[in-house]
Amino acid sequence: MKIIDAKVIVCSPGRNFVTLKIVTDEGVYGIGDATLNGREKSVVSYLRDYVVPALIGKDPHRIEDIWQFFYRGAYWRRGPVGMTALAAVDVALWDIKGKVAGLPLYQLLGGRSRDRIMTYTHANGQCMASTLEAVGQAVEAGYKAVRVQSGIPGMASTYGVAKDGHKYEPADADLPSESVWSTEKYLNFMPELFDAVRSKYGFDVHLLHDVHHRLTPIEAARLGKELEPFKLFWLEDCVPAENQESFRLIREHTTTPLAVGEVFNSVHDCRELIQNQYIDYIRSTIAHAGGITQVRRIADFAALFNVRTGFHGATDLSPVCMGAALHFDYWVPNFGIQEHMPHSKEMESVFTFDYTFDKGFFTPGEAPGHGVDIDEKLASKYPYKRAALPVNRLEDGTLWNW
Ligand code: CS2
Ligand code: MG
Repeated sequence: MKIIDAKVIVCSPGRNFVTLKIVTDEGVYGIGDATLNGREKSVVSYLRDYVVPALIGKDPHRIEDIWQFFYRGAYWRRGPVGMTALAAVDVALWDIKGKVAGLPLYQLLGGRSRDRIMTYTHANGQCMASTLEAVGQAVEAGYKAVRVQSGIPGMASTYGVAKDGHKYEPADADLPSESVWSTEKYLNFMPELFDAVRSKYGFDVHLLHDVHHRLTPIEAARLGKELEPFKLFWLEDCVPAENQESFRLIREHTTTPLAVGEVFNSVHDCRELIQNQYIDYIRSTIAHAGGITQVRRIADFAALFNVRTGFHGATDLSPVCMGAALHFDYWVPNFGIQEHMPHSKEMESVFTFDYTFDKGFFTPGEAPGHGVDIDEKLASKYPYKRAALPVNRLEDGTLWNW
């Protein structure tokens, strides 16, 4: 079997997505998600100009050799653009292998380790009252786990909170919009917020929160400690994670579980965090961490240190990534939880998939491969429109972490 073509499909059904479609001489094709929010065109060029020409003629069954070819062969290893491109190739090849074998992807990985896949969704509001209402709606919808993000008194806007009446979409402008952040106002408000959520909804629902890289280690230690009475499922991205050692300080001060990794693209980004057990969940997902071939290595390494998976699953990861992730979640022994921000009907019209949701849990389908496809004709009706992620400043104007 040979690869005879590879198409990079760019579309924007409500938001930008990049999809790689690898076609073989036997008519079987596979697809992978190549979306990197705010940097889509960089991945498009990386694929079209450097990867696709070298793919043509290769045997699609040699997934590992092709992975090594584009990892070691890149010379300039790692990085979000290259590893997102490699991830798309990898997932498309696993999709082909499943189709040729006539098996759903989870069977190729080793069969299912669980009956269903627990997921969490987002609840957010511009004030405490509307946030509490949003949590109630998520619980009503059957979710057993809810991520809680709220507007902060005294701040015009903050991460994770949708503009009036819109679904939350961070890439909201052609060029980066600017937001203002106050750590003090945030830290003073968080305990009050989670006390209100627990008082209203009790302790049967798992609560998660995403700090989105905005604290220093000692501030994160304070937050984790002050939230302990509310028994969070996890506190996510509490500090930027380039300095993995900084998590030791946080770990020494709090038992609130920690999750990191959605911006990682290599096992080397999280090796110290995992082997020192500084974290409890690793979030690096298939679309940005080099595909199934590398994420499987990260998950197996994490299992040695009691770290579980908690894949990133925002709307800027397409249904293709979601489909592949659910097959991985079905198999991986040290599964933790799967994020799910529902895609809009417009987005779902372009991608067909066979995974199903029922009362807070997902189940992947039984179609060979990952079970997701793209309607190229319909995708072409939604042209790309540049959309940048925001930047964030402190109240004195200092450029901070968004
Ligand atoms: C967030 C993401 O879902 C999350 O945990 O961190 O929504 C993130 O802000 C976006 O994926 C950035 O594109
Ligand atoms: Mg996050």
